[in-house]
Amino acid sequence: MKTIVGQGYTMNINVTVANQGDFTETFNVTLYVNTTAIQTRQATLANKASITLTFTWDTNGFVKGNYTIWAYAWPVQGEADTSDNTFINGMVMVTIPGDVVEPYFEVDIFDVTAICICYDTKSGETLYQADYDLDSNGIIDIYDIVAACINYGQKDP
Ligand SMILES: [Ca+2]
Ligand SMILES: [Ca+2]
Repeated sequence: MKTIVGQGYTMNINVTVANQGDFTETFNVTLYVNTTAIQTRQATLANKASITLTFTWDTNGFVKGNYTIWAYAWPVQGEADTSDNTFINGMVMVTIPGDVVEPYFEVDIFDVTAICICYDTKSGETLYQADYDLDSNGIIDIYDIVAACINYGQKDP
């Protein structure tokens, strides 16, 4: 999962849920960013099965800063143990598009260089860094570099 996302970009967040019960169940899973509910998805799972749900977070309208990404599986009727229904996915920072390395909230030569070093790498390759793939299309290409360069010199506040 990305740990940095440019403000205004969308990112995908995968959440794996399991049905630990003895019966097939249909239940809802809601993805939260801090206290904001982003999206609710429904899953139907056979007993002891698991599935990965992909949620999309559009960061438009979210101020720059750190966010806790977490998911909540709504309890099904008769569910005895709800202590594991909340999963923390991790922290994600919303910042200026192109700001991928320290110092943060600033796009400088270190950011642009970091992205350029990973130029033409694809998701799954060793050098590929999801955080440097600004538009999250699975490849670090000229569009990511251009998007970072457009914000070159920007600093917040
Ligand atoms: Ca930076
Ligand atoms: Ca890209």
